[in-house]
Amino acid sequence: MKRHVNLSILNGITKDEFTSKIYPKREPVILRGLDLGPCTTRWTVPYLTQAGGSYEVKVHVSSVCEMDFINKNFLYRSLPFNEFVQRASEQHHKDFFIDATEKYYLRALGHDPRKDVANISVHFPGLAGDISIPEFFEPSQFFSSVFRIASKGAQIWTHYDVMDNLLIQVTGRKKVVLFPPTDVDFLYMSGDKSRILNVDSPDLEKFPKFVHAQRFEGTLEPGDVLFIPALWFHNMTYLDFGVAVNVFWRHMEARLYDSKDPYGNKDPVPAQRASQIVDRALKALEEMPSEYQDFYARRLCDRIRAKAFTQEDK
Ligand code: AKG
Repeated sequence: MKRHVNLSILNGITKDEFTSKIYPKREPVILRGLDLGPCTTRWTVPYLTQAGGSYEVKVHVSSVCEMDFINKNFLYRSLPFNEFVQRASEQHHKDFFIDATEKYYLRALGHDPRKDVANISVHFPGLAGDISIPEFFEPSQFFSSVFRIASKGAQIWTHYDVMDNLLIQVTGRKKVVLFPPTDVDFLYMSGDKSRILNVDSPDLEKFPKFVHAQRFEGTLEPGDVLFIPALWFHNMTYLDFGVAVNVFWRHMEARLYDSKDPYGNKDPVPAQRASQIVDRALKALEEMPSEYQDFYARRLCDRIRAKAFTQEDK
């Protein structure tokens, strides 16, 4: 098992310090003591249910804490925002879909989830004015602002996104575990999600290479902001009922991002193109007997490794 790294906690960082010292390292850090506006004191459950209104939200509902996106161990259900907040803040429910202790998770979406991007100013105008988003990137780079609200205990599957991200933890504590992009070989990926849900006690018979992954870990307190650089894997556990807003922004040229990606997690256009080329290469290799296939596949891997791996293995 590699050494665990405790995430650094940096106090009262200015925009200049973030952009010149922190951001270029492209490692996650916890930023504490930023001015986030009145949301940190105002966003109680009664206030959210009243000011957030009854905008219909689609939420994940699960009978277990560990939500599994690959095997879909949850239901999608729609609820008015105010009712969702009420239910997610309670441990026992009078009204429920599965059982009285079910867990809820909201990852806010746009009006049309296939096309529209989540934006709290558009979808939650009664709440958007309460939060000041740290101005750590240019306004033109802004992509989305996403409500993340869940029941105490909910654990969100390990995944990566393709955009840089500030996760603003407004209320409730959250355990955050991250892995660097260079550890992708140890995370047993299915698309942009890892098959390893339980990052604390994984099944090492099934996932033996996981021991080589380097874990970065921390606890977000209310008012903390976690910088999650693009491609860093993250797994979150809600230690309390929690309300967060995360902001994605584009740090590469706009043309490199998939224009039909409301979630900010579709692979960049050149990566998609490269993946299609690999599909064709694999088809071509299949035309040969297996020992030739194996030999030329290894030679291709070697070329890719020599030419395109730019990061040192840690
Ligand atoms: C993200 O900000 O990309 C997350 O996945 C956060 C998940 C959460 O905190 O609920």
